[in-house]
Amino acid sequence: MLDLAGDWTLSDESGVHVVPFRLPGDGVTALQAAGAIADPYWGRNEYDCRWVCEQDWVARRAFDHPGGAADLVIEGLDCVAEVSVNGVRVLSAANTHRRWRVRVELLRGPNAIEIVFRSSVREAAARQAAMPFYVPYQQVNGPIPFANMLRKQQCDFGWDWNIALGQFGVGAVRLEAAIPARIEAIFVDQMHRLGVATVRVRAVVQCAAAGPVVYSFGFAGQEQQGHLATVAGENELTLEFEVADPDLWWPNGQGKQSLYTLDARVGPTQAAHFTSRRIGLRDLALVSAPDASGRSFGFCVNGRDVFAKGANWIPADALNGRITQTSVRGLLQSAVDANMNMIRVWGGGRYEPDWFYDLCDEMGLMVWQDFMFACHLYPSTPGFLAEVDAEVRDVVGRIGHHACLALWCGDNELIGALNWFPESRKDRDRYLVSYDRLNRTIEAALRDLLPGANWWPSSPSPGPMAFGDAWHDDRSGDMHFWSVWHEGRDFDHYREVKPRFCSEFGFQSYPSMSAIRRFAAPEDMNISSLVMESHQKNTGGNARIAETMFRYFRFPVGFENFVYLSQVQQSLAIKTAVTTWRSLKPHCMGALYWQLNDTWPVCSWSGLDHGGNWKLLHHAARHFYQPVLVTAVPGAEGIKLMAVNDRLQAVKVAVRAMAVDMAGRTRLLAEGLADVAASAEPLCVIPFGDLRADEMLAYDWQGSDGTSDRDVFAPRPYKSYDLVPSGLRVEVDGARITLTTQALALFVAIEADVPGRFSDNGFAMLPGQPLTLSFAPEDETARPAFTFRELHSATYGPQ
Ligand code: BMA
Repeated sequence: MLDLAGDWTLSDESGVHVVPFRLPGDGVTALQAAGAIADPYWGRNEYDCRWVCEQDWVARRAFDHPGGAADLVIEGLDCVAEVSVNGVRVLSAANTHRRWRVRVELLRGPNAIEIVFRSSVREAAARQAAMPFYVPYQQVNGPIPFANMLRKQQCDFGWDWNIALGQFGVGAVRLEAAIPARIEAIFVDQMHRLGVATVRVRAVVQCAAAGPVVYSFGFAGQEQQGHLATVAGENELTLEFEVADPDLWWPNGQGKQSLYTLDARVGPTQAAHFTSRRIGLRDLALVSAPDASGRSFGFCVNGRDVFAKGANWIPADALNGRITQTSVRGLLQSAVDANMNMIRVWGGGRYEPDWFYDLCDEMGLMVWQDFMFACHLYPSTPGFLAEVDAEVRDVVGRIGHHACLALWCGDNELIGALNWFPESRKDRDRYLVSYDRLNRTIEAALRDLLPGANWWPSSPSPGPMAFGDAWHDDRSGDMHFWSVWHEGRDFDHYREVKPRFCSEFGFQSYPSMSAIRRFAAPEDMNISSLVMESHQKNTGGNARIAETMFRYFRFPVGFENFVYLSQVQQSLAIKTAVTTWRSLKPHCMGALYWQLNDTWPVCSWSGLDHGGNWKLLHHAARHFYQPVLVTAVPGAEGIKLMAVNDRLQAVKVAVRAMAVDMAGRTRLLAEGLADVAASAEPLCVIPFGDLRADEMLAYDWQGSDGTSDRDVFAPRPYKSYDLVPSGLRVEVDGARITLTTQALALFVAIEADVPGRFSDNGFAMLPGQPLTLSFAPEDETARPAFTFRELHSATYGPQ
């Protein structure tokens, strides 16, 4: 193998710019590194960098080779590109989501390789012009038009949280020896019966010529060897392994993540192809069946119904060249640390690299995998569908064996999109048929390769062949519940729906100060400065954040407190939704909020800042996703304290409910105790009249499994309480921070001036209940300075 990544040269069509290009990487990052453009994430530089994607670019490098035939392998080739070797065109490609392998003849000694990247802006426009009829794209998710024409990451042309740079580049490029037989793909079907797992391995073997090919496969201590009679081209080898008493793979929170290794070898010893896969043995079923309410939706793992807790995943950076395994591992670890067990790889980004799914296997993060279509309408021309068919086969063959892979979903929001454009409203038949052709192409290719795959046609969807409004109808399938954010409804509206599985719902905040400082100068630190507005891609988003503060809080004092309060209300919104819906278990069996991470520093729905810092939402998630939880659910009779248990065993949960006034004085109102099986049970009800106007509800609880937590619930908007100074006192002893308070302190939050992680953040405190936290700086030698905030100090003062 000869890795051709490394130092290339990049030049533009006019020859004005000639810069070093480090592969794997993207052109925008290379141009910035060479000083040809400014940092696109800083200030309003984005708009000065747009010209890059309006040009063609050429990448070149030379390499030495002993000569003869080799396979040129390219991954993540973004997007419309022509590859030449020694001046001979060897590949024309237009699909970033596929892997390319072409046989090339090389010279002995120096060789030259060249990749021409066509301007994706021009290509997209040309393809739209050549369509038999106009195929609309969603402008709010595409400041650069017609991403829907190209098989590249759809958010590259901008999204309502993404910078629009139309990036181009390469994920991997290498030469592999031309060998007689190669394993192209491995499909794994698992059949589980009591105490035995049968693993059927289907290997696709590509052969240069017909004839017997020797093979040897090893799995779980068993070896299978033999000769496969082959034809030239594609061949299939099927083997079965039986594993008695399998060590099962479980999602995070349910058990261990045991993984077995499958070793596969084909071909003669001198030129064999060897590959391996890690396989988790588990029986993972999508359970969706008609019932009294409509149609259920949930996941059953190894016979256990598992409530899915998690968030939506978008690409780890707007520019692929900046994504590292280390940073992605950090983001996924943060998901695990917040008690998540599922992420949804959303359809406007990319199928992630193999190592991403390895990490999810290891961490017990189930993956809801969308196919990469989002929010726009798409062509259904034969050429486009053929490209989609090849893409689906490629990706399913690449990642389909992973234990984490829980669901394949046709697309993101394409059914809703049929109603978003004048053209498709006017001629719905045409666009619906076109949609169905695309959707069937995807489903057919998936089922052809993995007949037993968990398939869901679209997200959201009420179910197969149902085209209803899964944004507002909560009876069936998965739901995207956006009324609170996009329609400006209040947080209580989360309590008025009973989703079966909510796969998207979100509320925005400003990024943390540490992220803002990476794109704004002090003079731009104003909530409506042009720089802040350019880092808000959802029209009216900043106004919605401010308007929500008017609804619930007294207005914050100064920019930094505004940023803080935006994160407080975001965490409150999502906590309201998740805790309510968890309390509906098993009617509701999943909540994946929008969105886990950010692609660049921007005002967005994310719980993690760009770079991985935890916003207050992510800290809240660690609490609201904990396996055993007590939550306050207001209803007609009062405030019901509900216990939720996601563990296998029943847990005895004891709760104490107290009234707390602003000075932090408490009085006991009620106690409750219940044996909570794997469901949700009421512990006690506090009539609203039991709380005086100046009191909130404080409660703490303990579970027989050793878990415990406490919280404060405000039955009325926070602005209606006359908070008093909290008298927060802080003692810092190295990494340990001890906090005490003299009065009720709400949403106590700490910020550090260096990157790192707090053990907790954004919590309520009562007098006489000191709290000790820790801070783990990324750089262990750092001496951080801390800033403390809480609701009173942030919102009481001159405006
Ligand atoms: C959704 C997603 C994204 C979008 C988000 C916020 O429905 O699928 O398209 O970024 O809402 O508007």
